[in-house]
Amino acid sequence: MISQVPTYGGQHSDWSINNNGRALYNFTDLKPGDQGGGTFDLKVTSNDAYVCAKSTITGTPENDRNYPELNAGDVTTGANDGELQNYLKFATYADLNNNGVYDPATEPVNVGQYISSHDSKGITAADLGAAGWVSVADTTTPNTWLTMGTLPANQQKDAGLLYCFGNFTTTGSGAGTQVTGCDGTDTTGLQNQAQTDGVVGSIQFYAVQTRNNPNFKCSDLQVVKVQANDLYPNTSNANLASAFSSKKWFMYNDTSDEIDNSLGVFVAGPPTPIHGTGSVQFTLDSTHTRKAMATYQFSGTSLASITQMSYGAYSHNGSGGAGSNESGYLNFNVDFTGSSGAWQQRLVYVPSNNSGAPQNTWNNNDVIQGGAAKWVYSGATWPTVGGAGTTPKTWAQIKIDYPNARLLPSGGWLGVKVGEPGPDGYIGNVDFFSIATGGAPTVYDFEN
Ligand SMILES: [Ca+2]
Ligand SMILES: [Ca+2]
Ligand SMILES: [Ca+2]
Ligand SMILES: [Ca+2]
Repeated sequence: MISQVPTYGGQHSDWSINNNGRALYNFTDLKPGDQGGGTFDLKVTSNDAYVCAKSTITGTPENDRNYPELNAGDVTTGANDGELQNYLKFATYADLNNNGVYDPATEPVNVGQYISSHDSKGITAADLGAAGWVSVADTTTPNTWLTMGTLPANQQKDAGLLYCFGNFTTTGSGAGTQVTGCDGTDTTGLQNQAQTDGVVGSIQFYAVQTRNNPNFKCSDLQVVKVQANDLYPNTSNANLASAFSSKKWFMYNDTSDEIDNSLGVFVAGPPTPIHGTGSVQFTLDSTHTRKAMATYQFSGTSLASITQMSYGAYSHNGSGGAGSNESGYLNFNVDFTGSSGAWQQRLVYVPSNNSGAPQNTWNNNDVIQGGAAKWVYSGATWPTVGGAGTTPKTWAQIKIDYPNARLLPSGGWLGVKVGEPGPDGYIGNVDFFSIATGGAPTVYDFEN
């Protein structure tokens, strides 16, 4: 896990941390030349990790268009037609002495000099938002943020960020570049277009353990966007086997065992999803009491090969009279033996068996937890070793008891399910599913 404590000073910039450790930013009413900065305090526990970061812009409010904006040629008038993202610039630095401020003589900075097609005047908020996952500590050369290949376990390292409305001023070049200030101009001369504008969004950090993953680069981090038109088509129970070899996702009625993509809707928010800006929302009713985002594409995957697995869920507090620990939960069809294709029920990860499910907020559910995550079995009794299926086993214990266990080789259904069954009227959202089998994780990001 990464804990971040942005300690931002500076002008017209509000920062906060949401419950997923995502840093939310809100730049507003900056004037050319305004500047500031601070650090994100990063720490991983248990295992050395690579660290990546991603900025997601969720709003570019115009606010007002004052005289300087009109004079500079701001012709776009919509509420979200602001221009600040083109003139607000960032530089990253390694806060080597962990004092929360940039020390130019000793601390390496990336003010865009390593990015082809960039000058050394800063990385615009728009460009950073479009860059996807960028390196904080990984095997990318040169290392331009923390300037280290991995983040060692249990050591805090501080990733610094500077911002400037306009161009940074610098001396030196390459690794010897130093930032000296913020001059409030832009090469285009059009910075006044953004005088009253805002930029709203978030910076997310993501850790990938280094074990079994020797050459990882953040640019390898796969985010597969899944939208409504990417789903496997509606399929009746009688024809379900036709979907077994598909790599697609679908909405699944777990009462009638049908693929029915009308069960939920791809929506924006609720704010702030862990990946992207949207999610899938399911609302239960009296006849549709168990709905899931599901896929067969991981059929046959051995449990031993899974090095990371997580999903995002949001539970609407009290909807349908649901309890305070209600949540979407993960389950998959299991073959305990590694050699059978017979139906043997499901393994189930339920947040309330683990650290719970805070309501009205996104929960990033790590279903491995270094082996400590607790799973139950949907059958009456755990096979071979016995014990009630409702008695949880840790992921590590499951791998000890069933060393050859895998997802069912054909029809290895895996899904995040809403409804146990019901309650009628309950609303639950699902944001993403992430899995790694030795290499970098692939994130399937559900987006409207
Ligand atoms: Ca505008
Ligand atoms: Ca420093
Ligand atoms: Ca403007
Ligand atoms: Ca999403």
